[in-house]
Amino acid sequence: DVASHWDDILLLNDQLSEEERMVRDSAHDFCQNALMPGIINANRKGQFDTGIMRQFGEMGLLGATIDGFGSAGVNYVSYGLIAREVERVDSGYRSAMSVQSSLVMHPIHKFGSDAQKQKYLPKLASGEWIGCFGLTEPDAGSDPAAMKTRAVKVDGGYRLTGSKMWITNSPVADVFVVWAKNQAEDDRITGFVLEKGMAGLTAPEISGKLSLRASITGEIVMDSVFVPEENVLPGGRGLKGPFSCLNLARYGIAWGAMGAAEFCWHAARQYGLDRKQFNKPLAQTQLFQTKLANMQTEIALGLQGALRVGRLIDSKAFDPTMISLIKRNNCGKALDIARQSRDMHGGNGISDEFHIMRHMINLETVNTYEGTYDVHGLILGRAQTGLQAFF
Ligand code: TGC
Ligand code: FAD
Repeated sequence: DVASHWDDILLLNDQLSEEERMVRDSAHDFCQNALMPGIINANRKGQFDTGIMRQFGEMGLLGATIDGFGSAGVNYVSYGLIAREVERVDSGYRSAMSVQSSLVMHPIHKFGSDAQKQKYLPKLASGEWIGCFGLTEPDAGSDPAAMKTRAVKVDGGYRLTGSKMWITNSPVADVFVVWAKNQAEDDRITGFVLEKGMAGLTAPEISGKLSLRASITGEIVMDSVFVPEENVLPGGRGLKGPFSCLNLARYGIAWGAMGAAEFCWHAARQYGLDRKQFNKPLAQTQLFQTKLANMQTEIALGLQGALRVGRLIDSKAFDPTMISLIKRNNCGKALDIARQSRDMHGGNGISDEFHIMRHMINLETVNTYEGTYDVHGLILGRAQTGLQAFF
């Protein structure tokens, strides 16, 4: 009887293995018990409690797909399920988890030396150290190839000069994975691992954010920072390096955005059942039910797309264009669903006690970062026409 599984109409649950369900359920319980109670306050104050990273670490949620170095070695479907549960609470918390896992630990694991892996991965897995990923610059967002940050070869290492903008976690980061043009290699993009306290490195916080307030965002300013040779990532040259990390983070976001959307959908349904106007529940009106049906449809399809791509990643048969499709679709749809849910909550919809407007405003960022909605449209357009329309 579909009435008993209206919230999982296509039976996604049955498509998961026992282990995947266990990962999902433990992430769900942790997020609801440890993160949900504090989110209104954190969002009001615009504060990110770094203790949350240690809690993530204790739960095995950091770099979860890495096998060894203190991480659990689960598959990418499980990683997606974790992102969905974290973002059901707040996109900012999922950001912290995504950046640490896909954009800091993954490049060190994939492109790093043995010594770099030994040094950084266990402390990043436990949440003792916080990482950030610097690709975007003030004048290079959608077009990272236009970055100005330069690495100049000097005795024993490199000197980095430049600035990165809109960097999740940078003001509280211990470890900075920074991408720069490497003068010694014909300006090929190269990854460097910087550490808090290096001379000439600062990471001022960006204030005035109206979205993702429970996440901390900053700049990375590098004024001739000396980076020793042993902190250069040996692999991952060219834009392919950072993009291969972005693929995985974008994939997680496609699941995460559905978690936020599910929260907004379930809340709208419950609100419609509880609230009466004109002597009947709002949920008994045709308009309300059509909106719920649209939410159910987009979420069920969006989750199926994410699961399909997750299975393809796990079998090493994915193409990045598939990830553009689910990142773009799921973020765009989640934002629409949050806006609808806000409307269906009437005046209460603007109160943070109901959580909907926080999700809605967060999803504005989620639709923009890691490649905007339109940029992913252009990636899909290029792949089907063979014509690039970026420039
Ligand atoms: P293009 O010529 O397309 O490619 C240059 C080289 O990169 C390779 N490549 C990829 N490799 C792996 N995966 C992908 N997805 C790849 N996309 C491209 C490509 O094969 C080529 O390699 P090679 O060997 O031939 O040199 O590059 P383009 O300069 O034309 O780029 C176009 C475009 C728009 C697709 C790209 O620049 C883009 O995706 N822009 C969006 C930028 C973006 O996503 N920034 C994200 C910053 S990080 C972030 O937002 C973190 S928020 C995290 C959080 O808080 O959760
Ligand atoms: P722009 O590239 O200037 O785009 C502005 C508008 O123009 C968009 O609508 C875009 O779709 C459109 N546009 C751009 N090019 C074209 C084109 N060719 N054709 C048509 N339309 C186009 N970056 C990191 O490196 N690390 C992080 O940890 C990180 N965290 C972030 C956290 C937050 C809260 C935010 C807001 C951003 C974060 N980013 C991070 C940066 C993010 O990836 C960029 O904001 C994003 O890639 C877009 O770049 P931009 O802001 O420069 O916008």
